[in-house]
Amino acid sequence: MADLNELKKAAGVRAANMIESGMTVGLGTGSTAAYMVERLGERIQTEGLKVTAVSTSWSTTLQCRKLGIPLIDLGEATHLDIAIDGADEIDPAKNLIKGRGAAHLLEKIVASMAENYIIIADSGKKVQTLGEKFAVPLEILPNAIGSVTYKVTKLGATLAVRMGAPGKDGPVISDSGNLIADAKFGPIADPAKLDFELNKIPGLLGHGLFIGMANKVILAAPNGLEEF
Ligand code: ABF
Repeated sequence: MADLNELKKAAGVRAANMIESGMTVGLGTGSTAAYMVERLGERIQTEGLKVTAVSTSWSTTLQCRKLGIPLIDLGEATHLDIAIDGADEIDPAKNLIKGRGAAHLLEKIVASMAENYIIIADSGKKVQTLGEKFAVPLEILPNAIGSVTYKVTKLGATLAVRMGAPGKDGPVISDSGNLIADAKFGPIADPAKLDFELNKIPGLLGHGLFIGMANKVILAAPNGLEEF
């Protein structure tokens, strides 16, 4: 029985093998994306693959530097040939909840720039309805925490500011310097409508609903890879 990390690695390797020389590539964040980045580094070393990459987080940036993957600043890129990232929940329509890694603001920018947006995950991430398991992560301008909390609560969520690791007091601060909060809506009947409503809230800089953005999902299950 393949263990969870072997499943994540299989999905990451499959996606990394889709990258071609000359591409500009968006590199996601999280443990599954880390396997993809590792395979990309290997291909650059062994095949002489030539790519230009942008990163979605400091953790991925540090991994790229260690592996010799050439990075440009996200702001220098105008569009991407391909972007590959993980997710927390994936529904049958390829809509996603992302953001447990607190990187969803930059991840959504990268997703929006990509010609081909590939999601990689173990099969445990698949749900029938978004919101079944996880809250929707939010990235909030610190000065807007009160107004955003009020508005998101009115949309039906219970909201909690994400705090640092146990023993480390203070809230989680994103790579862009904002607060992260988790909005628990429960099962979301109409994720596109909620996406639309959240996008209207001033000071809510980003959220983890990625609706209609993924072109392909590569799911790794014990009996093999499923792509849809
Ligand atoms: C990042 O990876 C986040 O948006 C998402 O929450 C996370 C999934 O991490 P993992 O692959 O470690 O489960 O893209």
